[in-house]
Amino acid sequence: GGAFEPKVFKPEFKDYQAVYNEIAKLLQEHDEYDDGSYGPVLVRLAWHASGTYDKESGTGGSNGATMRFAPESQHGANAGLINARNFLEPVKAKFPWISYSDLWILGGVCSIQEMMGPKIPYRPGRADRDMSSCTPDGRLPDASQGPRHVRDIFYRMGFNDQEIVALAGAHALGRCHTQNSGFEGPWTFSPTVLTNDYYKLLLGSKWQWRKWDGPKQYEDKETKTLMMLPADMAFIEDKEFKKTVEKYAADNDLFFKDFSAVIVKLFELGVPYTDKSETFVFKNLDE
Ligand code: DDH
Repeated sequence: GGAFEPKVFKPEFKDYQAVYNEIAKLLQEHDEYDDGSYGPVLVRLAWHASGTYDKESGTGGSNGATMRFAPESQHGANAGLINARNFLEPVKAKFPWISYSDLWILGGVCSIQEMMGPKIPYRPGRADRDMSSCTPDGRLPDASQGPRHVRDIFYRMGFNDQEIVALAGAHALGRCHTQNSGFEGPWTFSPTVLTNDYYKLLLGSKWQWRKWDGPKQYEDKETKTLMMLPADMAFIEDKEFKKTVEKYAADNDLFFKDFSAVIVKLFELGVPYTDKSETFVFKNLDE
């Protein structure tokens, strides 16, 4: 090596933990959003960045952060995710060494942990790509469809039935917005805390079609404040899916364990790791 070898900054665990802490702090400060947290929309950003993956072609996935660009940013499924991307901009400005693609996934990991979910082991290694890597529209699930469509979409990413049901438990978080998807309302009574309530409510409540001008969705008969999408109902309409719903409704620890494993798989689809890639488990802000 010569005297002028450039010093490359090699971020370590403590550097990623500092990014985590910054996101967690901003989550606490910005409690003016929705039900009091940007957490759910940050989880959705991480999922939609990852869920474009196609295992046959190896295209899509969280590596690239191509949702920064049109046409992907304009895909109907991504409506409203600008709020999550904008939320993370000051974090990117403070830690310019992190790629957008690693940052968006870290935003999801941090949000799940800070919303009382399980630990989500995190491996950096994503690099941003340009707009030529944008995926075609139609790779994310259509909420108005049933079991066949849900399987087609998630099998394309490489998931099995049990994993699909485990992922769907994320709908314990957040809500639908008429200005984004046309649908309206939350799935659970505590949309900023991750629990197995999504499964409990699917099985335990009576669901009826909501009578309204919007797209076809279900409401719970008792309070009429909760909702299910047709694609959520798929998980109890289909016998195979329903078996797994019953397991998770009965056992929150099992749900947490399986959810953590499957969301790590989702977040890592198509990411070009090497055998040098390290896995980090972050401390929560209050730990
Ligand atoms: Fe979802 N989701 N999702 N979802 N999702 C919506 C909101 C949120 C479907 C449709 C919708 C997953 C799977 C599916 C979250 C996480 C995850 C909305 C409402 C629709 C529609 C958007 C809006 O109006 O703002 C469908 C269909 C499926 C499917 O499985 C077939 C998965 C796998 C995840 C995950 O994270 C692993 C979260 C969180 C939200 C709440 C966002 C918010 O702003 O609040």
